[in-house]
Amino acid sequence: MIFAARNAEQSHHIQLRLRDEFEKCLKNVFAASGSNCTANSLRMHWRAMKIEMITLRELRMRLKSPFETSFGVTQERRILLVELVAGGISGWGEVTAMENPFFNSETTDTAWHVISDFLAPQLIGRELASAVEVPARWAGVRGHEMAKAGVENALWDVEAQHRGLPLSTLLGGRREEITCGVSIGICETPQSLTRKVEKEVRSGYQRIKLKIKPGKDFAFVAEVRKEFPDILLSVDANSAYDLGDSAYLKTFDQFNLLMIEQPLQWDEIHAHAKLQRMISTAICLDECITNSRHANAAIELGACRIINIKLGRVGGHYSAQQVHDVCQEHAIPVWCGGMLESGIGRAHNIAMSTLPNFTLPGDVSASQRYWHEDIVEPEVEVTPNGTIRVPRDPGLGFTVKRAFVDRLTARSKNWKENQAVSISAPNNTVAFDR
Ligand code: OSB
Ligand code: MG
Repeated sequence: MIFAARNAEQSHHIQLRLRDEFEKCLKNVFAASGSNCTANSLRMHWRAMKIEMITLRELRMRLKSPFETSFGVTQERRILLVELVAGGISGWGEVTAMENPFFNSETTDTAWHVISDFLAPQLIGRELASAVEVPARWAGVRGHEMAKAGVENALWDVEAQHRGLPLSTLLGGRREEITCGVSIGICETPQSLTRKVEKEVRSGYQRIKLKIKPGKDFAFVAEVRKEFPDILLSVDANSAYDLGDSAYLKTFDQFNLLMIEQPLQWDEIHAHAKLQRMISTAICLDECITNSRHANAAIELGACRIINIKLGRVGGHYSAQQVHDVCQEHAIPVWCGGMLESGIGRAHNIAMSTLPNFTLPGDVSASQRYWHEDIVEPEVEVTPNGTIRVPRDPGLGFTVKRAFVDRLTARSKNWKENQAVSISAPNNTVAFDR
């Protein structure tokens, strides 16, 4: 096996993998010698994680207020959580699919189906040396990145605890705090939007992103820019325009935006390359990039100057690291996007944002912006300087409030080694938390 480190962070990761390979070799030597001390020796040296249990649950959580994007309004979230137990250690992941297939093609229900019928059965009872090995287990499953990420990321949490490391360190991150921005949903009027911007700027957020759509764009951005001439400001269209709007989109150049995020169709890299040649504002791709091959294609075509990495959209931490590395090699800065996550998704986002090429403020903001009460403690908090301190405890570094999670659970499904799947639906009524 050949490993090549492109940077210090990868070299750290490779060290961990080499240790695993060494332990595998030891295991084989013991097995071949038929030695009596095998079991004990293996317990000391062999650190594989056996996947003993997987629990999938759907939570109903109501956002404090509706969040509007060009593709629709969201208030009631149906969030899937994955708890995975390996080697007696429990880890958590969140599926970031929306309730409808309007952001990308996944939904809460497609993720439930794919995890239930394909992903969980492939993992249960298996021994893995590292979460790095998970994607290969599912090589035959096309797409469904958000479903995959929810499960894979839970194993990253387990692995970090297994090794006694904060998840950020296991991923190769070194930042002690990450910088935060906010995403502000589409508002009724430019004035009401400006008031929201003012509140977030006062809270210390380092970058403000405005959601836009045709008819709720130019005048809104103009008003905010007039009131706040110096802030880092960007816009996100969530695929609301097409190449025919190029001349119009060019008029946004006057606002000195940090970027315009995903202006064109969700799966259209080539058209973004044409648009990028026509406008001076940097294009940032979100929806278009679901793996490092897409990132590479987009960069080589000149379709963007910035990339937003979302753990769910790219299929989990392993793929996110690859996208990160491709961008870093090409000097394309990245930042961490958000999907209105609960505290578990947020905690994973914080860990990922510590990687070195996350040089722009992300959409990782305080729990309190979205939830009356989050499902982790402590809740995610933002300092007056617009930063989040990275936890130092092993794993995610946040505690899941189990009783609260149970209360929000609308249905669940459980896989145990050598046992039939068990399914439960605590009630038929849709219980939102507030
Ligand atoms: O495109 O970044 C996006 C929310 C839902 C779907 C897509 C997007 C968003 C956001 C919110 O912008 C980011 C957040 O979680 O704060
Ligand atoms: Mg976006």
